[in-house]
Amino acid sequence: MYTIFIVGTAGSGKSTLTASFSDWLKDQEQSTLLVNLDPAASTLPYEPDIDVRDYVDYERIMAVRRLGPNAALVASVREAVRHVEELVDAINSVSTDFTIVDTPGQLELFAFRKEGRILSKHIGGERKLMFFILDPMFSATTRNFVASMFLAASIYLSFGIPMILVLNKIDAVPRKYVERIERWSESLDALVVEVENKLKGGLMLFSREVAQAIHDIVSTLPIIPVSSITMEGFTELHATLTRVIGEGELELR
Ligand SMILES: Nc1nc2c(ncn2[C@@H]2O[C@H](COP(=O)(O)OP(=O)(O)O)[C@@H](O)[C@H]2O)c(=O)[nH]1
Ligand SMILES: [Mg+2]
Repeated sequence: MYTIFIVGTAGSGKSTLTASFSDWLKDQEQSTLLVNLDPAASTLPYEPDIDVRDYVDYERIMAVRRLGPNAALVASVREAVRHVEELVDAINSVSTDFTIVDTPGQLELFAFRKEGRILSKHIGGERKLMFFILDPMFSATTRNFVASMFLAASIYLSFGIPMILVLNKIDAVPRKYVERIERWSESLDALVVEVENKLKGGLMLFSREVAQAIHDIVSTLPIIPVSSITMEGFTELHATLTRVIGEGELELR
């Protein structure tokens, strides 16, 4: 059994990928268990098998504790951790080929709080990995690409579990954006040339430092272009995830 945590910035397509990758896996005769960890999800493009909203009432927390939407989200994720054993029991009671865990809309709630690490530690067994979703619309400029890779590296270091960079929404951008991002992620030289050409002054120097510092990490992470709408790239995504887990690659612990 594989467990995949889907992580990315708000709107990057986590929930859509959860739904469509599960549909794709089912077409390959693989069974899936879908876990929603977003307490504030109002609608989801899939029917979760395990749902944090059954354990945590975001609206009620907001009303009763008189919290704003963000504080209520933080409180809800904290509350979810109190139910981690029940969540894990519910997940483990089902035998499946793939467990796909959709994480809260706002990346930082899961990625930069201890609750995210507690949940990712307890959910799933040996074969777990993370898909970090990139939006090619954002990542196709030099400085945003460097910033995205910095974010990916920091999440990878924070969780220490194998990570695949999933470049989503490729149906919605020109092909040259995708090729550019692939080129930069494969070659530090290409990225440094780009940084030197496109940026100036302190921003150029700082971006170059960052690019050089994180390149050794990022270049080990596979980057797979996909579309969660057309399912393009899912064959490669599946092959990459089984290879990464099979070879025990990219494990930091
Ligand atoms: N064109 C296109 N749109 C996508 C794709 N994946 C997600 N979206 C759209 O992006 C928006 C945000 O997606 P959602 O899954 O809710 O993002 P989340 O906040 O990360 O869970 C929705 O309008 C999706 O339809 C994709 O591969 N291609
Ligand atoms: Mg979502």
